[in-house]
Amino acid sequence: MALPYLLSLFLVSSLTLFNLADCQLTEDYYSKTCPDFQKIIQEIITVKQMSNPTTAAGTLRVFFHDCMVGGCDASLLISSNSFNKAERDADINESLPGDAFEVIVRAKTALELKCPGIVSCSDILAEATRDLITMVGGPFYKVGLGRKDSLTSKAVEVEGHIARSNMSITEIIDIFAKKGFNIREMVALTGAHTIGFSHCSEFSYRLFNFSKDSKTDPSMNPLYAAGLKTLCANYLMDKAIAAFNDAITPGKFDNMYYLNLQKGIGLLATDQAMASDPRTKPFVDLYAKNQTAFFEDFSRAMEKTGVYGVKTGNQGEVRRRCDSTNKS
Ligand code: HEM
Ligand SMILES: *[C@@H]1O[C@H](CO)[C@@H](O)[C@H](O)[C@H]1NC(C)=O
Ligand SMILES: *[C@@H]1O[C@H](CO)[C@@H](O)[C@H](O)[C@H]1NC(C)=O
Ligand SMILES: *[C@@H]1O[C@H](CO)[C@@H](O)[C@H](O)[C@H]1NC(C)=O
Ligand SMILES: CC(=O)N[C@H]1CO[C@H](CO)[C@@H](O)[C@@H]1O
Repeated sequence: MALPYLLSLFLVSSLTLFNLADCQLTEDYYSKTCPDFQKIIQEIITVKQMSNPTTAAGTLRVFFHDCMVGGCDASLLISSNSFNKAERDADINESLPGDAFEVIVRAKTALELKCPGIVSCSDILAEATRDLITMVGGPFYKVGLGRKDSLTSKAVEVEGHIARSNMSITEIIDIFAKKGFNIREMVALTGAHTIGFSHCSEFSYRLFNFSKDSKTDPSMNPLYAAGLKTLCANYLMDKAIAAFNDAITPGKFDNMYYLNLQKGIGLLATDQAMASDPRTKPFVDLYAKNQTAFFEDFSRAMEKTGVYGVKTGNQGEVRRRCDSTNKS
């Protein structure tokens, strides 16, 4: 009994390579029905990223949050109405950036003009995310296409699927494990925090009111903490934000995130904890040393994210507008 069970566990956990065909997604899904798909998305995101450099980070976060709640089905793009509080208005989304929603809507509008009713919002989000990551210096990875968009979107379904900055590493490992991601994949994916921003409210307790022995979180680099204290001095009033990756390479997708963690320059408590917890530290150290290893692992984990819970065939629809289902 025990041996075959162990063996099958081993096989499952070593299956890190994903076959896009397994979930009926293909890279050339639109090659006949909308041959300019790639080109149109590329044009829209380039213009948007140049005018709003925070678009890449925002879109990556929106993609990840969408996929982790009920699969990559653009349920997060739906707006609430008087009958329904949608996923994007769950309180955890607080700060999902408007730029990310806007770039997808722009791409959808352009695609509807060229090939009406063909391209799903979830495919646009997946493709735009990859292109934006590549554009800001990150790796290029494969994006399978053919997702259908969800028929519903519910704020109440968000809780428990998205990690919080005040969770313990054990809780976070558990959230990722429930989605089929191992610790290595989790550490690689969280390297997404190499770009983008966080509101001071997410980490202010680490600066001002950490514990009765120490006002400031002792795992935080003191110079870094001093800078953040100035930045966040009035955060309740001005809703200040801080770059994840300090001033060195804030907009560039690279492995600086992990190098910073090793120096106590981690913005969220969860970021910093990854550099000390014995389960995650080996991967932080690996990625800090070797950007190629980070890019390879991040790419595989993003491919895996992109096929999580996708809907095909009659499980969903191609929305006409990304912010509402076709029925409403
Ligand atoms: C380890 C678990 C994680 C936690 C606790 C976490 C938490 C957070 C928090 C609190 C913010 C700041 C939100 C704000 O104040 O505006 C944030 C931003 C961000 N997160 Fe995560 N995150 C995690 C993992 C991930 C993963 C796996 C990805 C993507 C693959 C990701 C992508 C991003 C991006 C790109 C931003 C910046 C967004 C922007 O600048 O608009 N995060 N995250
Ligand atoms: C974490 O933060 C959330 C939102 O601010 C809060 O509702 C929750 O109680 C906090 N959890 C812990 C363990 O502090
Ligand atoms: C600081 O933390 C203590 C204990 O957690 C709490 O009672 C107090 O209200 C906090 N003060 C501020 C300014 O947040
Ligand atoms: C970095 O990682 C890549 C990919 O895993 C590997 O091929 C390469 O040998 C590593 N480089 C070093 C210097 O360890
Ligand atoms: C971008 C976005 O839709 N943000 C919403 C997140 O949820 C809050 C609280 O419900 C809304 O006020 C935001 O508009």
